[in-house]
Amino acid sequence: MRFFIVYDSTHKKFKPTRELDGTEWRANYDIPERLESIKETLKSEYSNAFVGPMEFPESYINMTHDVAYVEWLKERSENLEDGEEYFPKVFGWYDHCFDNGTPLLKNIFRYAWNAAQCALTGAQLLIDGADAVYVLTRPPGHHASATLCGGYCYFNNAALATEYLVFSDNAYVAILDLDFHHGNGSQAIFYERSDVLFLSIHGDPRYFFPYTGYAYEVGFGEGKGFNHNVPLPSGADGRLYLKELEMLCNTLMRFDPDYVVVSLGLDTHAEDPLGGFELTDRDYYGIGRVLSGLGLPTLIVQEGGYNPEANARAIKEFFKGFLK
Ligand code: OKP
Ligand code: ZN
Repeated sequence: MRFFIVYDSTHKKFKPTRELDGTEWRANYDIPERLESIKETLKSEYSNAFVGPMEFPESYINMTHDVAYVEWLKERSENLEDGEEYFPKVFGWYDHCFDNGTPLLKNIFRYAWNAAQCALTGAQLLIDGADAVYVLTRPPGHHASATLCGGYCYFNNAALATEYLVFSDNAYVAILDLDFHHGNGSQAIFYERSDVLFLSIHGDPRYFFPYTGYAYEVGFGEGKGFNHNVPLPSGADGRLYLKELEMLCNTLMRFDPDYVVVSLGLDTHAEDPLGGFELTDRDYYGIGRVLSGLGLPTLIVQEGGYNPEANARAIKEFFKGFLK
């Protein structure tokens, strides 16, 4: 098994402190520790697999994101003071953001682009013949659409990697989004496309952020039938989750993709402060087994997961299963 882990320590300098939840301030959960704990665990078992990111032309961002959005993010990024947190205004189109929980900090453009380059590196490694690549990066990406940031996401890392595979390798790609939260950005980006299949299991949109991901969102036009949402109730456990995952994987195999891109959130863990599912460490072993059973070149992109200790245990089990 040719397996790589793409990691870069730049993310440690990105330290958002708070977010606005309605009218209440609370701690921002996208902290460096949530990734560092994963890195420490994997370093002890797979230190030879670690590689740094390659460099790509900045224009590649536009495979997925609108020029005006990128320019806006860059302008804000350059003009903020050190330590200042700017909360985009979500009324109308004044700013390019869909929630109050996604602060802009000085150099946010650099941090978001660094994460995206890690994902593009993973895609390149797959094209070069790797069997699997794990992109251990933050900020996450799956809530970001062509024109909007939101939900801690600025550039859609998984979508950029997907576009890169499609363009560079003429590939058909299945995106399997296993974060607790619906990948509304990824869904929006590929909603009218039939060359990219989007599949997602997530918390019930009636109660959980980002309040999308209903089963009736099935794609449009060319893309009709190429979008599958599986919302699960609060308290969903590993048994239910794995059953639904296996069914979704049958749909995936019928699509017959060249590559699988997994948006892996560990916020489905019972001990996660944001997610509402009840998965245990051992369930991630099962998820790893199911994904390796697909037998396809796989890019695993880190998304959410906000309990550093639970993240470390979950990822260890995941790779025990996946690399078995
Ligand atoms: C990102 B990922 C709303 C604040 C909501 C949502 C958390 C985003 C999770 N004002 N914050 O999918 O793990
Ligand atoms: Zn999440």
